[in-house]
Amino acid sequence: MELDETYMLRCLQLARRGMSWVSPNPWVGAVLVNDFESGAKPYPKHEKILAEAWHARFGKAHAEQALLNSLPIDFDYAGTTLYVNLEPCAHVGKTPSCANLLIEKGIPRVVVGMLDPNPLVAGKGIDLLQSAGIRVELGVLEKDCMFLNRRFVVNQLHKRAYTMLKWAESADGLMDGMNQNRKVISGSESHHWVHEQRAMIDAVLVGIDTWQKDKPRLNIRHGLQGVMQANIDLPHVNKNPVRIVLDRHLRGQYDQESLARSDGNLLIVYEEGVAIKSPAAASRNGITKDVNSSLPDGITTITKTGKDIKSAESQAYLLEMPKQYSMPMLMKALLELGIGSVMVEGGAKILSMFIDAGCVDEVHILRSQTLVLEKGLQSPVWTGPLLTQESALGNDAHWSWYSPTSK
Ligand code: AOF
Ligand code: ZN
Repeated sequence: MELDETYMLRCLQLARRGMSWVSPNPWVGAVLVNDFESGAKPYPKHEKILAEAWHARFGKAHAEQALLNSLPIDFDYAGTTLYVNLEPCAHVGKTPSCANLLIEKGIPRVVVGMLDPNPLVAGKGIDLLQSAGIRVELGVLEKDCMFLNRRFVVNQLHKRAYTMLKWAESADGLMDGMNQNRKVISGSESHHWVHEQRAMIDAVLVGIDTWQKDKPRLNIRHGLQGVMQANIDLPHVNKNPVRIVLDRHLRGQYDQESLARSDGNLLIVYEEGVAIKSPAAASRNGITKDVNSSLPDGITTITKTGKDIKSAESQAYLLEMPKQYSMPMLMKALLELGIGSVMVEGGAKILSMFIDAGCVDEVHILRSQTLVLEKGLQSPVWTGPLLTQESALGNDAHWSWYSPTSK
């Protein structure tokens, strides 16, 4: 492997530490290296990497800025190369423009993994660097960089939340047995895998039948070993995803017990025209608060988008969608609420709605090799392109598909 690729791989490792904390911003890591080949500086050989950083929180320092901040103000950047998996930004947003910061510091060479699909940047960052005389290498490990930031790419290109479908099925293709008790289909390795995914995703979505029948917790409980090791310096690794329930007619039970199953915010999606009982409206910051007797106290009805509900404090929200809304419409509305990625966990009807609407960016099927249910609920029929078999998760086969935008 070439040196440039080795350092780009390191950027990708660092970038993942952003976990669900940076979404819907991208995962970005940066590494500053002493460039021996340029012969510009006699650094001791074992000090090849001079600094490392990553984008750690939405709205906070970008990776490049965090890296520059970690070095003394008078640091001499002659003979250095900066590696970053995403094109340095050209815009002044919540943070200053990274391209300009790199130019100010006099960094002679910058190696970039991929262009930033954000229309505010989209090549302008590279232009800025090159116009300032910086040597720019673009496209190192580009495929890997695109794959890592597949959610961000979909958010930027399609202006909707990234949609991942996941379900477990028995060896005979059933999702649930006939009896009323919830049957555990997949093994512990699969559970660990699912919970690691939940640590990386903004929201987990289920239909009202699953919410009522399975009483799912939809939180992160297992499998954080690997994630913790990679993110040793992140204290709050187990932020629970937002729980989304599709409840067209608002017939679900949202009592204290169900709310307390996870401390992740709850978003209940219903259709316009459904009466909300005993509303007591109070306007605050463009948000109307309604109290409904069948809903938890203090539930917030979102009448305006543009609010980041991931990091908001309130526990439960109601989102009104138009009648007969489509899944892509819902995913657009969710991105406007700051939810950049969603894992759809069931049931079969809801999963099929996403498949039928072609609103799928990634699919994972965990199929038991041993459990045969014989009678029960058929799992969804995947009508998309061929699935690929990944390494087995214990006794479960793991089949997946990623949309071409993500590959
Ligand atoms: C970089 N390095 O580490 C990140 C970048 O609202 P802001 O100011 O945080 O800007 C967000 C946009 O900046 C985001 O949509 C993407 O285009 C870029 N993110 N760029 O150079 C980083 N996180
Ligand atoms: Zn930036």
